[in-house]
Amino acid sequence: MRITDATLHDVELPLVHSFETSSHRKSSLRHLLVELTDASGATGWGEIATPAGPFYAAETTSIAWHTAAEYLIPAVLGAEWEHPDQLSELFGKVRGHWFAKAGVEMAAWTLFAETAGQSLAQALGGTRSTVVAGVSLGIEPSIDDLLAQVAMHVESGYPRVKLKIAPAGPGGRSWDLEPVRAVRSAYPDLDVHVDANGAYPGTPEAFDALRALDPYGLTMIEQPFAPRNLLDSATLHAQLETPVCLDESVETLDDLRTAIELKAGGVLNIKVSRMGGLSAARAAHDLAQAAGWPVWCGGMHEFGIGRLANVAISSLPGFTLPSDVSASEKYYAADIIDPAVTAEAGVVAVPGAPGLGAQVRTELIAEHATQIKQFTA
Ligand code: OSB
Ligand code: MG
Repeated sequence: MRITDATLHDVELPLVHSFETSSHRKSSLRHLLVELTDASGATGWGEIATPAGPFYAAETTSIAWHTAAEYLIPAVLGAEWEHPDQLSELFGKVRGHWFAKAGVEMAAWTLFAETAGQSLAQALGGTRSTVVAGVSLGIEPSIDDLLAQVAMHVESGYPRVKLKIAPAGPGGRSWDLEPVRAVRSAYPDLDVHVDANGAYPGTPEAFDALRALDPYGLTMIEQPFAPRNLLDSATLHAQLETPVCLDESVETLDDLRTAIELKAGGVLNIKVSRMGGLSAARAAHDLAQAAGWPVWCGGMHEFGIGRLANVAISSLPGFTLPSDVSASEKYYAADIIDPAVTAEAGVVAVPGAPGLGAQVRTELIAEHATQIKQFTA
């Protein structure tokens, strides 16, 4: 295959409900959409879902625009390739920048699947026709607000709820034991887990705060410590009944090999974006499965394109825990794909149509685009 044309779209969509994590709060999201066209005129779409600011990872939307426009798109334009697994080779010596790479690679995958007459899930080797979705709930102004969010999502059928937690900060109270206790007492049997986004330092006080969550039957504690702090993660994982799940710590397969060797956790959140694309996400799935680590697919509040890629990867057999692939409507009043992703009693259907599995709403993208750049081989 040969990519002859590419377009980069910088698109901002308002969020239905603003979202707060241990690092910051946001009410709209700006993602970059990558459109690749091959010599036959077929088109594939991908999404660069990096948050706007450098708080989850070092990338920002502006940096991803620069990386994609100056390095990644020029590297694929005009190049010959047979399979999207080769894109990472085309990216050559570009280090890091996983979100930007993931968006360009995803466009190559959707183009590849479409051209092969396969759904993205089929092309990836997916084995399920539906995937179970969980929801990720941000830090709310009060426990009552949080309980209202949990109630709304449990009533719409989501079987798993993840709560963002944060340690006490300068002048601020912690948001960990109190929300966990409240949700557990209102929902004794609900599948609940927590995600700290790396906010706990490796201090005795932080260990105490995390250990205090152990009696609440949480499915996992996601990313308690800073991304590179695998040693404290291994210590905590050994001390608690509740397994540690890694998110930010695992950007590459080498990171995953190290984490497995150190027993720095027992569960892996696989994000297509964080790992630089679907090929790496699939390889991480294979490695985790061989090591006996259950995996699930994490999200970055993707628009429909990235969301469908998450649904497709979640159809692989090792994704045995609910994934963050909730319906588009949880985030966006109007999504950029038609049909939008929907969940029925917490279950999302894996599209069977060739390629991405939905139409891309180019008129809506144009309406919300703040920058567009075209490239030709
Ligand atoms: O750590 O999983 C995370 C969103 C932004 C940054 C980090 C994370 C998240 C989520 C979103 O939890 C989950 C979703 O897309 O539903
Ligand atoms: Mg996370």
